Amino acid sequence: MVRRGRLTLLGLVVALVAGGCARDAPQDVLEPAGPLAETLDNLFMPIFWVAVAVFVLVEGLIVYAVVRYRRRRDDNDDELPVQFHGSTKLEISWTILPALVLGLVAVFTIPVVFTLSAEPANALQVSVTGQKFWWGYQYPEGQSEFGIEEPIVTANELHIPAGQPVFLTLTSPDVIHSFWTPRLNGKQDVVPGRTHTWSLEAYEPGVYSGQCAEFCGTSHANMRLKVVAHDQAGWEDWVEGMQRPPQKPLSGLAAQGFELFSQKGCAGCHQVQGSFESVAADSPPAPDLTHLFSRDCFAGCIYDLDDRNELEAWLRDPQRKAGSLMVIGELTEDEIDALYSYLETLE
Ligand code: HEC
Ligand SMILES: [Cu+2]
Repeated sequence: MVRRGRLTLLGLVVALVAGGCARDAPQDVLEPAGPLAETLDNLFMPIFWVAVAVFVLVEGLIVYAVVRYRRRRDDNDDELPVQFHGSTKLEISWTILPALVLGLVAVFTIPVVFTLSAEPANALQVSVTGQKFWWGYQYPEGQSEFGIEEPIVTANELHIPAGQPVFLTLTSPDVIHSFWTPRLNGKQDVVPGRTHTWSLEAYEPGVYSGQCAEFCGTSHANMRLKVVAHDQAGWEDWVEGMQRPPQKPLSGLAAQGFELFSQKGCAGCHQVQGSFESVAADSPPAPDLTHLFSRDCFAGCIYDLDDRNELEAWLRDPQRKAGSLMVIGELTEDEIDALYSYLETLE
């Protein structure tokens, strides 16, 4: 029995340690990809080594004491060891020493707290809304330095220009979330009734994955996100595409899908600019679908939009994502085909 207990423990420890060894992990805080994440890393590393030093010292002394003063065969069991307590020197030093170490850590930490919460100059402004269970983004109009004349609304995938600061304003209508893109910056809570702000910046173009980091309900674990950082040309393309409203399909399967979109109640929850502008008063917040196919992922970035089967499976049963607030009646396969053809035109 004891044997098996030890083996299980060993297995657990190995699994934990090995689990930390992944190479090219997409959400590795130890691989900062932007100046803010790097600031954090520069703070974390020295504090980590101080913690290691304290750990080795304290554990070392404990191990030493255990070995040095262990019970020996010729010990007299009735005899109490010499009792002493209240060494003033020791008491004072083990109170002051940790206070000094923590004080030193604070000296380095406090300026970083201010650096991270400051609003950078000339930043791209984006409003982020934490929803059950997906992320909504709104880029306010009139940011002509970034080519944004009209407001842009999108979901799950946050597009930014690489090498430029981005300033987020975060809110939530109902429950607490936390916005976290580990390679770009730390976590920021998204709290109903409050407006929090947070910055992001990526050195290089690329895709940086993240997730909601505060338990927010049934599908909290399915509330992921992507930050897509573009080079200058890619950014201009993206902005231009997002400001061009999609064409209404006039014929074929896509036109049938367009009709179904209102008949089947999709338009009661989802907006498509230029076609379906106002949602039902009692609708839960739902992603804007105007430029659905400008994204690679959907439903909290847990499904791949390039895979037609995923979107069809979603329309067959949006409850495949546990707790999803998309509640619809059953659709026939023909309706799903037509709806897919319409959705595909929303680039
Ligand atoms: C009751 C409101 C409601 C109705 C009706 C509804 N949806 Fe949704 N839909 C949602 C919500 C909420 C989400 C986000 C779910 C999540 O990610 O947890 C969603 C997500 C989606 C997505 C993924 C969007 C993204 O970027 O993540 C698509 C596509 C979609 N719905 C299409 C449809 C279609 C087509 C219909 C009509 C057959 C429809 N929806 C009907 C509420 C609704
Ligand atoms: Cu969440």
